Amino acid sequence: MPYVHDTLARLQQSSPAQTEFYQAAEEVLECLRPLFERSPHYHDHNIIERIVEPERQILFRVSWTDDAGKVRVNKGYRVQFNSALGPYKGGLRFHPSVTSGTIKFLGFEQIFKNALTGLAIGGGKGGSDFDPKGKSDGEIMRFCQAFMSELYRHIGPTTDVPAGDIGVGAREIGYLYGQYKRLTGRYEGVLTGKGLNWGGSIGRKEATGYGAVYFAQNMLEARGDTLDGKTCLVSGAGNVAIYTIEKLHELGARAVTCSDSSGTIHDPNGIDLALLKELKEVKRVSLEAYLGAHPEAHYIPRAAYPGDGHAVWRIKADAAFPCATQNELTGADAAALLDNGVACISEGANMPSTAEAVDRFLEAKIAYGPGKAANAGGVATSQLEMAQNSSMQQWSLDKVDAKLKEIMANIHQQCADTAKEFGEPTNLVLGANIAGFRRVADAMIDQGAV
Ligand code: NDP
Ligand code: 2IT
Repeated sequence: MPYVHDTLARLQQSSPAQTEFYQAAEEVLECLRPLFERSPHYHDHNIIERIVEPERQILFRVSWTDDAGKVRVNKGYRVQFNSALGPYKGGLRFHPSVTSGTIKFLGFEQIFKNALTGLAIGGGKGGSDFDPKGKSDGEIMRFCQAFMSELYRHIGPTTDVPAGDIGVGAREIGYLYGQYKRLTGRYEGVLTGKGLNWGGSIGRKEATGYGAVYFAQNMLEARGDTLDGKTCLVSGAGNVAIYTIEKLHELGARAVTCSDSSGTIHDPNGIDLALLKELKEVKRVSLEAYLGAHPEAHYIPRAAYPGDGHAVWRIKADAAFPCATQNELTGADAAALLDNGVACISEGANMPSTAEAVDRFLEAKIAYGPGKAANAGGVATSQLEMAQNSSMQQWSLDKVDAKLKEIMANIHQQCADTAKEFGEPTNLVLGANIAGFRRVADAMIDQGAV
């Protein structure tokens, strides 16, 4: 079936620089081969050509004023990729590395991730090349207000509901929400990840990290193992990494690393979570400051590791949780992890492993949970926030956490069952892509050629 090659060639011809999007699309399309052999009707409806094309892409100028009174300009994006299953849903990323290809890859992944949750949410993503690092609170607020001054006309609680991602947390969601309300006069569930006393859901902040750990638990349980006593590597030091570490510690595992763009901390006694929260959630400083309270820990600056890969994956452990960014784990890193005996990988980040790394994990048949399955707990809990907003309720932590656990277990079961159905029981990449695709494609067929 030449459709994978033909589709990628067509996409590359129209926008040759979107390499991250091709990486994500190639993985999904390759996994669909056995499904298309069994179910040729997906071809008859030309689902492939339709699903790789966003329904709508919005690109806009964001002009804002810095503290010195100078007007600054950034690019703003929102890709409304697929609404077959519900309103567009997905985060906003503010990071200088953001391009249209980054947002498109994230939006594409989001379609299948959201489908796997079983909830009524379509796929979308947005963001900006704005760099929040070193900006004052006032600058962040003015940027968020300028960003929302265009975005507000494209979103709504039943059309498109953005949330956080890299560089967008509770503070930014607050400023974005305030501006949306000022412009529309409506107090409604148009963003998720809101503050707990103004419409947010208890447990949303923790959900992605907790969910990635629940997913690891599910994978290990299926192999007769548990997380208890396991030494774990975590990358990143943001929202997802922090709550991954919290849940690992709660379940009797020990997270010994975390990292940011400046370097990696290795604390063999286990990461001091209260300190990490203080450094990253309150002070917003580099991880090197961890050494101030823990001189016995090791700090490996990013610059000291210039080769192929990242220091965090070279430390001996039992399990690994990539929670920073895309392509942060290379083929050489994967080889090092496998050599060191790591037998469980659960991805909190989106597409953190390169294609070569994924191949190595699949070949080794270890418990490998790809991001679109393992990190779906965040967006699933966002949908729980939407449900609470529309029914004017606030649920307890017990209720949200029980639902999160159930959703993660269902996602794991669907991926495992589908992998088995297609003859590769340990391949959760295949399972996730086919199960997610089938749900979206079937809805697209039911809804006709739109
Ligand atoms: P945060 O901004 O809270 O944290 C990101 C962390 O990763 C920071 O420690 C940051 O370091 C590091 N990082 C980011 N970009 C780079 C880079 N290019 N090189 C090195 N380090 C980098 O983001 P989140 O924790 O929310 O997101 C982390 C990952 O999880 C992303 O892939 C995101 O798409 C994914 N995700 C997030 C969800 C959520 O609910 N927030 C849901 C599902 C997936 P520094 O501070 O130095 O920049
Ligand atoms: O990648 C993701 O799933 C997110 N950043 C969360 C999206 C959401 O709408 O909560």
